[in-house]
Amino acid sequence: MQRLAVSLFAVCFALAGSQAALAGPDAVELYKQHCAECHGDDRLGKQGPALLPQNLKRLRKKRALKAIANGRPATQMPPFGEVLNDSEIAALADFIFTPLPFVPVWGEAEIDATRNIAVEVDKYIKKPPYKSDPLNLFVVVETGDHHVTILDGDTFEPLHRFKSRFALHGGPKFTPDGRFVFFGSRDGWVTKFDLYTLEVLAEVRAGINTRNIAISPDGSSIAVANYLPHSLVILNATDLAVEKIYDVRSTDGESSRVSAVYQAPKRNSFIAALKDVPEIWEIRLEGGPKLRRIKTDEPMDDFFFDQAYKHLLGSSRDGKNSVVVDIDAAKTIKRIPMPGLPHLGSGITWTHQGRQVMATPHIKKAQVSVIDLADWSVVKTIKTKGPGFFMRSHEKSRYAWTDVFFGPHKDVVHVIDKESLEIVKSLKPAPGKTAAHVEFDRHGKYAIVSVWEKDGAIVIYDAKTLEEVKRLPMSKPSGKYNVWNKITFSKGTSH
Ligand code: DHE
Repeated sequence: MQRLAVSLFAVCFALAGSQAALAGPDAVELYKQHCAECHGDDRLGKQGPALLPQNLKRLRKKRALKAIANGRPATQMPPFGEVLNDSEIAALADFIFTPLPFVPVWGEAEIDATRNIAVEVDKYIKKPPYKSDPLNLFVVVETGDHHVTILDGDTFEPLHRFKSRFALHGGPKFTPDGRFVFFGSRDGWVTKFDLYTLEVLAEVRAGINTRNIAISPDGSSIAVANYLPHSLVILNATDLAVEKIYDVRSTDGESSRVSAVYQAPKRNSFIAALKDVPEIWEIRLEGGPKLRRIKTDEPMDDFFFDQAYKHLLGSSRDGKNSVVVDIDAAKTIKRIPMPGLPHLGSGITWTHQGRQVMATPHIKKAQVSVIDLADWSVVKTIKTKGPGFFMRSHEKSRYAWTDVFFGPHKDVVHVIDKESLEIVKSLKPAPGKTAAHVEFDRHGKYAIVSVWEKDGAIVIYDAKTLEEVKRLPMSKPSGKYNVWNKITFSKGTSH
């Protein structure tokens, strides 16, 4: 079946080429030269999204021209304005808005044909053979050379390193006992890994161009959010067999990409953000998956949930406000002015002067917003050295850490005092190199920062003294995930 998929893609590319000839003389060559590496030869997506008219409805051609010329903030899309002239940019925009004559079908049969079980369930061993605390392991995703490192969280010695699928994205998801971890790649592969035996157990390709995965609260199923096809796939977590596929459409029948899917533990459901239609989907899991639609005023694609999972906070399309939705009442209850595109998915919470607050960096503004979760008021806006992507803390630490992913100070990580809400220290793990994504160990004793470069590193800091303890070379370590913090839904980590 894999061979069939490859040949389908080859047909698509050949046909895409013949279509492009209509769009302009240079478009195919320009696409091959500048776009194919990230968006795929066939335009079906790679680490960059699929570039097809049905996936670009929301962008529109005028904004596509701008995106090609200026790049896209908060993505890996660089600006081409200095390399390409206006007519070349226009030819490329026409090309990506030209329909492919044939887009491969990716339904149950195609998914199942890719399924590979490496180890049968009855061969699982009962205990890990190593001495490390299995609940204090770190899973480090290295996107530089597409590997994953499993790290002992007490000694910071690597236990194992293995080749992952291409371009893993989003946090890996752990079963409630912390034993199994699932990875999602941007090209649709879901991989199940055993943290006891340190081996890949099973894999399946659940989409062509995928966003992220979520695990159900009881660990029995995995949801996969896809851009291509427009589907939400539910897999059985034991053997990755397909349980259900939702063809994602609004009540009016309009098709939509799925931006992301999340687990809602206290609701026993998955909640999915739809990119193109004003609906949020809740898949209730009691007695088998059932869809509940929550209509919204506009599409929203990045969510933060309060700890009770009663409300979600989503970014509005204009990037100026955030919208609070009461999930049970299916109603928008508040709009909070939060300009500069807060990165709500990386929001964390803590208790500040007796109140529960959440904090989130902004992707387009040099600030962190701190929000009161009782009345959704803005408690403080903390000015930073630049826009940021990720934030982390731990119940046992007085500090919250945030990166400055974008701009001239991308090598800085700020340490914020959770009580005074002031930046108390700015660290530079590797001057001139991007510092990003912090994660604490299980006990809150250490904070680990990524030097987010191909010849990068992870740098381990003492979480109290803020002094460096150790550094290990890694290849663009995009994210690190501590088993305990993830399975206990630590307030200091995104979920
Ligand atoms: Fe991510 C998580 C969306 C670009 C690295 N990213 C997420 C999640 C979403 C999301 C919805 C939460 C899902 C989860 O964890 O299951 N990311 C998006 C985008 O829409 C955006 C801006 C554009 C895109 O290209 O898709 C985007 N993300 C990036 C990057 O460019 C990053 C820095 C590098 C990369 O690998 O592509 C990146 N995203 C990450 C990481 C997480 C993530 C490391 C997990 C964070 C965590 O700590 O849980």
